[in-house]
Amino acid sequence: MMTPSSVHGVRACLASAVMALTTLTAPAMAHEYRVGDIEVMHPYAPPTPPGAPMAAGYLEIINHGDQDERLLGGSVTFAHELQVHETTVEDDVSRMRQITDGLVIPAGATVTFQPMGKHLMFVDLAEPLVDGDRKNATLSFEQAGELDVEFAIEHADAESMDHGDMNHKEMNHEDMSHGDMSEEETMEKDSAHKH
Ligand SMILES: [Cu+2]
Repeated sequence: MMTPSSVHGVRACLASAVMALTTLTAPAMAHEYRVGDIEVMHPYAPPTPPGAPMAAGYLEIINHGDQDERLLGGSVTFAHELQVHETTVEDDVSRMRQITDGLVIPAGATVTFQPMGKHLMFVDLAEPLVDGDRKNATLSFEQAGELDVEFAIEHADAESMDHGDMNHKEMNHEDMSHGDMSEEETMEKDSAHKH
């Protein structure tokens, strides 16, 4: 998708906000799912090159309830494992860590998964993710239960905008071996690594 047509672009790049707003009338590619008090907005994953061992997935989770919820994980058919990850940047070093005890979605809150932040990690890909495809996934919540969603395979809106760091996100994790990701481990990557 080469045109910014969803709200992700507004968040992704302030400079592009005006442009994104002017295109909101374009047919929206956004899709959403709901189970109980949990709403999942626009799950998507950027395409991967052939042979990539893993891929990142992004979405937005809204907790409409008055109790905290937890995203425990989930599963997909196109990869061995679905993990919940968080990237933090300290002193120009980006560290990725697996959240193994469930990610809290606070009551009434929206948690956004995005490049350089929280993301889902599809580990041990069985096949490349191809632009334009849809891929099934099941997300597992502590209270609301299981939710089947489809990940749209598409570039992050930020990537389709001209603000200088295209491709970085696309190269997510290509250089990582999933064997490095044990439960307690943090990974240090150079500042150019973005996912
Ligand atoms: Cu990751």
